[in-house]
This record gives sequence, C-alpha cells and structure tokens, in this order.
Amino acid sequence: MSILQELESRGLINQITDREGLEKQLNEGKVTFYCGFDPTADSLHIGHLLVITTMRRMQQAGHQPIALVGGGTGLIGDPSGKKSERTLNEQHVVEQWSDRIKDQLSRFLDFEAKDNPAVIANNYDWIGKLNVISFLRDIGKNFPLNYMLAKESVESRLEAGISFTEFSYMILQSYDFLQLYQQKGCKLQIGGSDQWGNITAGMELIRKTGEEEKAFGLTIPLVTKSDGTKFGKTEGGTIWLDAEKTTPYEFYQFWINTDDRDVVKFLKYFTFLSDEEIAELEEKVKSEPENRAAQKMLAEEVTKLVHGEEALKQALKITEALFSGQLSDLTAAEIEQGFKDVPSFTMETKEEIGLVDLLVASKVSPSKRQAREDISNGAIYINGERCQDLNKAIGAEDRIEDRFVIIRRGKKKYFLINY
Ligand code: 545
Repeated sequence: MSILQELESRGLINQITDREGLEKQLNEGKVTFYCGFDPTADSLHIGHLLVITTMRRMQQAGHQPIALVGGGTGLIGDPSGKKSERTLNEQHVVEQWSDRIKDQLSRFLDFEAKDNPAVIANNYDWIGKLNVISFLRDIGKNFPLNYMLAKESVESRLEAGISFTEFSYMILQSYDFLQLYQQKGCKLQIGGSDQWGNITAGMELIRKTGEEEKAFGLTIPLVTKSDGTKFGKTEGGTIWLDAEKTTPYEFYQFWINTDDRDVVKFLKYFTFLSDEEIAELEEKVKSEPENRAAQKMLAEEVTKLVHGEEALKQALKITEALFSGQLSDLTAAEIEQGFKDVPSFTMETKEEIGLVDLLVASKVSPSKRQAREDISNGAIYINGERCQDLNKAIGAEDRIEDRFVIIRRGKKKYFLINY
C-alpha cells in the first residue's frame, strides 16, 4: 500500500492537490514535506496531534519532515478559522513559547534517521530579516488583491473586521513554503483543513516565481465526535500534550472515555496499529462493548506515544488503584495526578485529629451526627481501608509520604486531605 493509500484508508485526507502527481512523487522516492506550528500558546494540545501523527506516518514511509515553528508568523497571527482579531503577544513570550513547541514536536519525529532525518526550522530566521521594500516589491506583487479577498480566512472576516496585519498573514506563510522549497527542496505542505487557503496560496507563489517542479498541498480532516461536542475539550478544559498541564493520568482518562461510535475512527487516526489489529478491536466493540478493549488500547497507545512507557505505567497503576479502591501502594506524585479533580482540604497542622472532627472539617460529612453514622455504617474508608472505629484519630501513620490522607465516602466519593 502506498503512503497516500494508507492515509486514505485511515480517513486522513481532507483535500489534496493533484493526487496522481503527488502519488507519483511519493512513490518515486523521498519527498521533503513540512507543517507549521505558530507559538500561540506554551504547549500543543490534542487538536494538533493528528497532523503530528500524520507527519510521523509519512516519515516512517521514508519521507522527510520539516517541523516549522512560526517564530515569525506567531508575531502576526493567522486569521484562518478565527472569528475575530487575535491579540498580539509580546516578542519575548513568543520566543519562549517557540522553544517549548519545538521541544514538544521533537518527541514525535526521528532526527537520527539515516536517509530522512526530521528537521526543525523557525521562520523567524527569514521573516525576521525581511524588509518592507522587498516584502512589498518582491513578494507582495504576486498577490492580487481579489485573490486574497476571496480566501475563506479573509472573506469570512470582512464584516467583523480584519487588520492589515492578519490580512497579510497568508503572504508570510506562502513565503515560507517558497523558502523551504528553494532552500530544502520541500515539495509538499500539510496541515489541518483550516490551512487549505494558506497552503494553496504558497503553491501559487511557487508557481508564479517560475519554479519548474510544482509544489503540492494536503490537508487532514478536522476531528469530529459523533455526539456533536468539540473534540479535545472536557469539563476540565483543554487536553494539553504537556504533562504539567494535563497529567498523563488525565490524558489516559480522556481517551478511555471515547464513545463506542468514535473509537475505531480514533484508532485509525491516532495509533500505529495495523488494519488487522484495528479490525479485531472493532469486532470487540460490537461483540463485547462492556470490556472496552478498543478504548483501552487507544488510551494506552496514545498515552505511550505522547508521554512514554513509564508515564503510561503510572497512569494504569492510578486507574487500577482508583477502580479497586486499593490505594496504599500509590506514591504522593501518583496521588497528585489521580486526585487532581477531587475535592480537597488542607490541614493547618500535623497534629492528630479525631476522624469525626476531620470528616466535618473537610466537609466529607455535613455534621458530627452524620459523620458518626457514616463511620458506623461502614461508608468511610481511609486510604482505601474501611474504618468503623468512632474513636479513630488520624495521625502521622495515616499520611502517605507524610503529605496526603485519602478519604472515601460510599462507593466512589473521594476527598483528599493535604498536609
Ligand atoms: C505558520 C507558517 C507556515 C506554515 C504554517 C504555519 C502555522 C499555521 C497555523 N497552524 C495552526 C497552529 O496552531 C498553533 C499550534 C501551537 C500552539 O496557524 N498558519 O499553528 C495549526 N497547526 C496544525 C494544523 C492545524 C492548525 O499548527 O495545521 O490545522 C491544527 O490541527 O490550526 O509556513
């Protein structure tokens, strides 16, 4: 199967220019391709993951990826897919974010590959050097105003308003494509469907510059969910790729919660499992949906890809501990990950405190009377162990790594006591 056929079979192609021509190039040998990422935040999130796994797939098929960090374009702001003007970020902030995005991207690509090592580029290196005369004379001349006005990213903003700054963005992205084409022989740009207009503008610039071999563009689809809600957001907010912003455990939980109707599509999109392996899991979604084998595999594969083997192990350990209620083996770091969203209460001192008083103070139980009833009924668990002793005092020996006591009330209501 050719790489384009593979991408097609996984549902990864939204739009493509000259499919036959590109297929031919890709089959003849190594094609250098690129995708750009503007540092508009300090981390990538899972909305960016699909194009990253697509880059990885194409590298595995022998092609050479350039991950472009938009240190220059990030100072301007792409209007594509944006309903209103962006606020400009300060240059030192964009620089700092560029470094972080670069580090994140690097984890997904192979820089040691012999024939097709990944390359990182930053468009500040050439955009930062442009002066206004050459920008307007040499590049701007190739962009008819009506062509620019007809682009979706501009057209859709004419009413609400768009500054000359954002209006000009497509020229810069086009100039990047030309630069990479001329400097690195880059023939293909890929991106999400929101990037189609910018990608085709770049191809047009390359054509007008009189380059002999033509350039190609390919976009991947926007990830949608069958329940109509936005992919990548939960009540807790955005699912980031940075482990400090979204812990590997939370990340794992996000994927585990995938709807049966979406799970096969996501396995094709985000994992490197074979067609056969995915077909087997698809069978299981139908025959034994309660086991959630497909969701488990999806969560494991993607967590491993993004956070690594060790972080996956931890996520699985926390998941298992929370499921079984057996919490005593968890480390403080694992508790922090697993109980991030649980109500918590911070103790002022490390002095011993009676369990009844603690339950009331931390609002686990609404009153002393209720607290006593909860304890006698066997509804209260300390670090996973049921406690029915009304005179129990909570002290040093109950603290995990001297920092946490986990209280559970009933089947699964957890509370975290911090020291
Ligand atoms: C800049 C210069 C180029 C080529 C491309 C660009 C960036 C492009 C853009 N892309 C998006 C983006 O998001 C922020 C990422 C980091 C926080 O705005 N003009 O920079 C997204 N992109 C990946 C996919 C995308 C797109 O990075 O293309 O569709 C999301 O899936 O929105 O020469």
